[in-house]
Amino acid sequence: MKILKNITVFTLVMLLSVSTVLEARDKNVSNFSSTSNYVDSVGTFDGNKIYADVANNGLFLDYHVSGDSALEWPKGTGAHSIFQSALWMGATVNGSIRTIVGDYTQDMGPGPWGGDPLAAVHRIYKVEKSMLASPLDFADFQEWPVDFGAPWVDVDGDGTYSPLPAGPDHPEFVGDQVLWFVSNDGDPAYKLNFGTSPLNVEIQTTMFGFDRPDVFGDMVFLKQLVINKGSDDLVDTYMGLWSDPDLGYAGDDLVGCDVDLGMGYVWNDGDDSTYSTLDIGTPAAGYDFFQGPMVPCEDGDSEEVCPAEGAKMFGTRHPGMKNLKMSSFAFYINGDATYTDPSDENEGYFYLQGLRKDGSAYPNDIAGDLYDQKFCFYGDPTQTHGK
Ligand SMILES: [Ca+2]
Ligand SMILES: [Ca+2]
Ligand SMILES: [Ca+2]
Repeated sequence: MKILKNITVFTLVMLLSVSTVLEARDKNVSNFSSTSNYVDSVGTFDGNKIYADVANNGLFLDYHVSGDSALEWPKGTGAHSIFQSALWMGATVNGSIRTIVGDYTQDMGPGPWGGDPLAAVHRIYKVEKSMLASPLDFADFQEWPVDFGAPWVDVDGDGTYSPLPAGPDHPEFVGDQVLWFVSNDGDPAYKLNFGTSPLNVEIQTTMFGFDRPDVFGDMVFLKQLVINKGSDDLVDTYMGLWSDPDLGYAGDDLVGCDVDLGMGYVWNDGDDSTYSTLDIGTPAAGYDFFQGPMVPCEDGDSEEVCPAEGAKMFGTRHPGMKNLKMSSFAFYINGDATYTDPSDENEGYFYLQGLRKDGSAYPNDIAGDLYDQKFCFYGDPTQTHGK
């Protein structure tokens, strides 16, 4: 039995939803009309060749902002690669399953747990290294929310944020551009998807990237701190990174995963009608876990899995702990008779475990005969699956 008592998480899953453009746009219309006021602050990551619409309720790639795909790449071309993406989380609490399912609707609200979701102080903050030249010109630099958990550098070590130029302190520039916001699922009014009781977690999100001409310029990094702010233990906790990728034209997209790399990805079945008009080579998009959730090491773990110096988490080593890699890769297709969207927390919790929504394993022709059928489409994408 796995129990989440405070900050750590246990199983990391990648889920990919494959939808068509039309189905996504149907959802677009219905979501806007029914829940148009649930996003209280939006922002944009545009610090390199990626342009991404972000919402402070935890939908870190959110189509509601523009009404179209959330992530444009390369920035300025009009070609998009990801429609929508957010964190999923599920656990058993006092014998009942509770979930946060962020897809086209969200199960979280803005701000810290117990805070005012509508307060302007809980907006999305955005800073850039270039602001160091004139820090007084930028409210987000001056008002950087260190008291809520935003990463910063306390240059004079006095525990108080005294920003430049009046003081010596500044936000921590983990990238050339850094966004920070906090969300939580403590208010039942914001659990708009499956409507389970709250897990009572707070999630602090740092989104950052590097403005470089090499491949780093094509990446956006996401760091999420999950804190159990409630009084209940979260038992058998699973976390998933859910994505609806639309790589240009959505109707020809294929997905797969690389178990060794711990990566899920999307590419096109032949030339894509959107990307083929651009001179950028063959497009693809992927999600990789560079620093997975931290869990206790187990007997029999190799040195590679559980290094002597321990897991690395937020800049600190934790001996006896390890970072998880991707532990399953599930998928579903909007509108498919068998592999379709989860309709309640039970189905969502199964997907989080790398199972089909009814709790059964994915069949061999999808998940092969390795890895307990927990990784769909792990084969070489240029060959027939599994070979
Ligand atoms: Ca899709
Ligand atoms: Ca200080
Ligand atoms: Ca495509």
